[in-house]
Amino acid sequence: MAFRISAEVIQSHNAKHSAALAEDYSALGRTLARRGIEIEAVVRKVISFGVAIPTWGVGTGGTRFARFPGAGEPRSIFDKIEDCGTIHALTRATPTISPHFPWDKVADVTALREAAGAEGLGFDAVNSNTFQDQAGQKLSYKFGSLSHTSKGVRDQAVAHNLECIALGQALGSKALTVWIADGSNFAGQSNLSQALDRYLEAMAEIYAGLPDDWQVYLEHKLYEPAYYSTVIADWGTSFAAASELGPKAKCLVDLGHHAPSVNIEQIVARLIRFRKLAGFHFNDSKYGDDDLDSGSVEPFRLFLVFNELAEAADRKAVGFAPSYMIDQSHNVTDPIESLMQSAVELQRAYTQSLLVDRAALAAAQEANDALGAHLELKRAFTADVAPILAMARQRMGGAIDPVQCYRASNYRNHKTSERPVSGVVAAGIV
Ligand code: RM4
Ligand code: MN
Ligand code: MN
Repeated sequence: MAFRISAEVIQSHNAKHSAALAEDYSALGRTLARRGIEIEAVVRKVISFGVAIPTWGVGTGGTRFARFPGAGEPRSIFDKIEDCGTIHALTRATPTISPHFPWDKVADVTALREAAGAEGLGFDAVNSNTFQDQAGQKLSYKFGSLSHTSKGVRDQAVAHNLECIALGQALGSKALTVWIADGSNFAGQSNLSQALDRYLEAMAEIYAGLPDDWQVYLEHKLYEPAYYSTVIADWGTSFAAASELGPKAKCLVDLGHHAPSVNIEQIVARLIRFRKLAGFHFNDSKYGDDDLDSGSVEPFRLFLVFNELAEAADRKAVGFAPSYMIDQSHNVTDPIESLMQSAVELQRAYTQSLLVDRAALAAAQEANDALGAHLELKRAFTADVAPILAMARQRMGGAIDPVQCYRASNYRNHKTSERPVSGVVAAGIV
């Protein structure tokens, strides 16, 4: 019998913290009431907030220099689903998973769907992988996939994406995320115009294979593994490609995929305006695509992104329904702890964004009161909303302090004996 963190264990953890939480919660409720905010309404919104866990995130990641695997790592997609179930049981904020193919491919897709269902998990967007060669693969992606100079390679990459759609349909997913590693490492290596033409042609074939109620998310990335140019380098290229493809194509914003200092919240506002915001791959970064834990370096920037989302939701922006996914590499932490904390940080930014007084902000903006407008945002950002998050978790049966409850349960030690190292380790991003 596989070890699980039972509801009783979570309840007895909560019993130790619930009196203090009740006190903090009512104090915060009074503070917010003075600002005209009903705390219960905020809790209800937090309860309905969910972010997808990437299946590749529960394995220890690494860099191109090394990977330092932890004990009790998931060995298969089924182990990964178990870990994702644990994250959701404790945080109640991660009701879906985002699988990556062929990493997560199994012969029996129904078994996958059932395993997730047993953990109370559904499927968010499916991700294709044409950035690696797989064992037994006929043609290589060394020089690209959807934009490759060879039609044979492009066809193979298109066929893989169509297969991902079929797998996703069997899982109950409604979107395909396409990130390609295509690009060049030398000036002159690639014809920049033709590479994009070939990509668009290949993407049109994938687009044609989308079921009616599906969408395709185009993910841009400015560098790595190509270091001179990438085919879908920025949101501008992504937006132009999505516009040419049609209404089912939208732009996915991975927070780490921009040059340092780029104003991501403004990109988000633009994409919302043009009804092209697909959603997010959340993470944080300092220098580049660092894939650091969400909210760990620049929580204010994360808040500013959520502020744009809250503003759009508030005015019921047409076509606004972004998907929220995490995409991080956990190299030095227990991935489960990192993912739980990241989900909490995302909830925190979301909650803070709900506290912005939209009317006061708009009035300050109209009056060109620069500092007054800024202070409206700062008031919301500096509010300690932890009691709201903990209350939402407790009401949903999650843990008041997910990391503490997880550590006390010894989950990782149990998994270490249940998952003996077999030589096969389903790694995170490497
Ligand atoms: C890429 C990109 C994709 C993810 C891979 C593993 O940098 O962020 O979303 O699928 O990493
Ligand atoms: Mn990503
Ligand atoms: Mn990335």
